[in-house]
Amino acid sequence: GHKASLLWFTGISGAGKSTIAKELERKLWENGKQTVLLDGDQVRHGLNGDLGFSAADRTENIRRVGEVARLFYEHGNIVICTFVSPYSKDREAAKQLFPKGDFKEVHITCDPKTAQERDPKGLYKKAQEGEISGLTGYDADYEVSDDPALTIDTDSMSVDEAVEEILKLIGE
Ligand code: GGZ
Repeated sequence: GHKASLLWFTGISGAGKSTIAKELERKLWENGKQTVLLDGDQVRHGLNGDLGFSAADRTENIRRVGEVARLFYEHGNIVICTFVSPYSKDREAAKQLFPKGDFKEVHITCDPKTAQERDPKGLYKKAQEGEISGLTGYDADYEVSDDPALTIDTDSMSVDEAVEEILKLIGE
């Protein structure tokens, strides 16, 4: 088929967005689906290399990525976006770029303590040692949505289970 989808993974660093996205992408490839993955860490090294983590820069980051996602979506891809995207108004603005119901917000969450223990990038350690400030999930806010399409709690759900739930959500 040629059915486009837009999955927007949001949540604090270390919740599991990238891990789930990579496994989801692998499963979709197995089934012959065309996917595009846009990841915060990657996009910030290139396209959005001029942006930092102030509120205004995060808003601009999400605005640009939303527009890029729409381009890929319009070409029939299954687009997976993995961004902390802590502000609900920014996620809402991205959602408005897509036909009603097509933008599926997936909140990937866990206990902040779990994220701090995982600390895949060593960011929480840096925050604790005062080397960085404004880390979402540590000393910067994350605004939870009222009505995400799906909430995945990675304290209680495995990567495979999460992928199954998301595949169901997009009808694959
Ligand atoms: C949040 C930060 C920060 C701060 C660096 N706050 O887990 P990661 O490392 O690989 O993913 C995070 C990434 C966040 O980029 P996003 O573009 O997703 O953020 S946003 O949507 O808020 O614009 C994290 C790393 O960059 N990182 N400093 N202070 N994440």
